[in-house]
Amino acid sequence: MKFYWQVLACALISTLANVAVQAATITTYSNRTAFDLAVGPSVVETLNDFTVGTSFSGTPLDVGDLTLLVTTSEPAGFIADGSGLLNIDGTPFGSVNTQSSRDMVFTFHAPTLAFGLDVRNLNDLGVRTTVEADGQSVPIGALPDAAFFGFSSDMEFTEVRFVGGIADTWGFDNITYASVDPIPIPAALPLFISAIASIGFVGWRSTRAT
Ligand SMILES: [Ca+2]
Ligand SMILES: [Ca+2]
Repeated sequence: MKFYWQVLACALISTLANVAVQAATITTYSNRTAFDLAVGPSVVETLNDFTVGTSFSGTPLDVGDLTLLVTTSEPAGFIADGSGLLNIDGTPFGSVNTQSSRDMVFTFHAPTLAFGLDVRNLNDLGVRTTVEADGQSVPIGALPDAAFFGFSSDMEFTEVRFVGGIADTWGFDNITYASVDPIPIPAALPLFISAIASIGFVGWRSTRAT
């Protein structure tokens, strides 16, 4: 039995290593309708149930299936009421200021394949903030004052990071994400098949030996 686990562990490790070196194919969307159509069933976090004024600077704020975090202890991220220049639709939203060495990070408790949100004044007046999904660059350009920004990937990810550059104050709301049924990763499949085959062979051998 011990050997079974060793074989399985080896297969898992090589699968993970294999996944790590692959680049995901990412598709971006600037329109919520197109995003919804491409992504299918999704969940929307409106932030409306969270107390206005709650900070997510330096300490992650859990909002259900994900956490919000601005990577600084300075007051640069909080739940704002539905007023002011950055508000999206008149309801509570996330207000942030990103800049060099100060990122806005969305971390999911379970992997997802798509992420989108309504933003206000993000990358207005040119690109100031860039985006990464699990460390891989996601294309983003200058945006209109009120915009939707979303993307889907062919590889699951758990972290979406808005990497601060030139100081940028912006609002976000209606965080949308998809948790799709686990899809076998094509490149990893042969490894799993060979692992299963090995286990079957070992099982066959030990059955014969006893
Ligand atoms: Ca809201
Ligand atoms: Ca801005």
